[in-house]
Amino acid sequence: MSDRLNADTLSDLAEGIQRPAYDRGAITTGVVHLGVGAFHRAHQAVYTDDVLARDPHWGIVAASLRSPDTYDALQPQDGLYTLSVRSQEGEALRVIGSIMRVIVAPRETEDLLDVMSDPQTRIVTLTVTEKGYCHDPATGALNEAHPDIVHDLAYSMNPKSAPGFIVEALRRRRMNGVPPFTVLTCDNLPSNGRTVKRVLTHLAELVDPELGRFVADEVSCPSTMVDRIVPATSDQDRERIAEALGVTDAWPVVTEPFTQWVIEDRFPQGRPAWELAGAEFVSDVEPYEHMKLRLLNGSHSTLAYLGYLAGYETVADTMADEAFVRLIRGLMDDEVTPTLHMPAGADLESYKSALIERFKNPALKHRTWQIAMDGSQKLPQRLLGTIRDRLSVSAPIRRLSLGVAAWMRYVAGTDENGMAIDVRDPMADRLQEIASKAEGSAEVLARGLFAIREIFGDDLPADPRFTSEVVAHLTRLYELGAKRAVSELKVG
Ligand code: CS2
Repeated sequence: MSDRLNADTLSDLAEGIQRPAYDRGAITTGVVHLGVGAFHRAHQAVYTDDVLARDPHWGIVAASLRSPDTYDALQPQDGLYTLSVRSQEGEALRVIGSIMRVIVAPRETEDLLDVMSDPQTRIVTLTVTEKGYCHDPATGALNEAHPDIVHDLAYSMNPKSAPGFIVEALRRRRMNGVPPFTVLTCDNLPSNGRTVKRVLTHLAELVDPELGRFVADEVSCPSTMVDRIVPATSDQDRERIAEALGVTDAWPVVTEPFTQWVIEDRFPQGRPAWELAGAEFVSDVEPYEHMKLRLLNGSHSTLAYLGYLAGYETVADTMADEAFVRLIRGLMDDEVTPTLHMPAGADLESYKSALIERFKNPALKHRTWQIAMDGSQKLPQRLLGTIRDRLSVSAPIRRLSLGVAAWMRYVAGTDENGMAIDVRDPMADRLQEIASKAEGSAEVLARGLFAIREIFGDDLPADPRFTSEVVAHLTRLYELGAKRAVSELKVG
């Protein structure tokens, strides 16, 4: 099979494959997206694809902040790619056309700043993962010592980081009398709009105090809750999808049927009618965000560390073990739900039951190793905030603290068979150093890791209700292994 998916071959695709329902030639750019990973392509780009037929002004220019991989895959395809929605019932394929151009930021820095500064661009969206905000995960403040921030302060007109690009583009817009774009973060950060606003304002202040004031007063950063499980694409996915399309697609994205997007409606420069594609606009996202980060992502990270240690490759494999299902259901019902404050009408019971089914979806090969990445950036909003809320009312944290202990056991870097774990984390070196000093002692390992205040803050390490639970779990994880620690877990 040699033909490639692109504008010319679009009409040759096998029947039953949905294609863009609009004239791509008539689309203009309204959105610049930073971080063109699989998640963006299976989520925001799809909502936008749904509305372009009605309103052609919201085409996306998408930038990779680091590697040229996505550009290399999508450029020969005129930005087109396949969305595969998989469940036990089968697979639905759809070609998405909303990405008009891909830019590789490190080599086309000026081009990217040009589109971001263009008056036509009214929204800048981001999926740069937790670590892309260059902030301190425990406090949400800009990390001025972050190497990319140090770089961007020295060369602010030639930035590297997402905050650096946004601040420089806002500076240019202000200088040219162009109103600022709205900044829409789509990452799993707590109060993500407020967090990105704090980071941007601080960085802008360091560049120029007046620019700082401008960002503080004029730039809208609505918070959002985004949800769709999008595992990394595998070679089997590529082969299966090419077979079905009749042409090759170098980088399709594979996801689940479920999708959710809750957005605060604060877009001074206008926005696409994403509600027509199912997005929900609300005045306060926080309750939804807590629900999602604590129930979905908190469970996910717990499953990832324990599942990996237990020898399970994917989340679905882990959830085929009943003891893990019991753990997650108990975690959600007994320890997370009491910390949530949902608006009237929200149906948490169905949400949680759906989550269990989503985690079990055997058609998605979501590797525990993939979710285990960047734990230092994820733990605070996924588990530690919930733990703080529980401790403040003296409520048990038995399962939540097991998730934290499993993270510790995992980042120590050796699995239960003595094999090295490929720990990916911006703090990997520091974690490794702490682990090697611990020489296998659960107590010393835990104390060393608790001392990372960017993760645990000052309060948790000082609270024996937290530290003693974690140390007890960690000891059991070393003694019994993850499978038995889960199946023999005593609660209440
Ligand atoms: C996952 C998320 O990789 C991870 O850390 O927990 O990417 C998760 O799949 C999404 O947030 C689901 O919306």
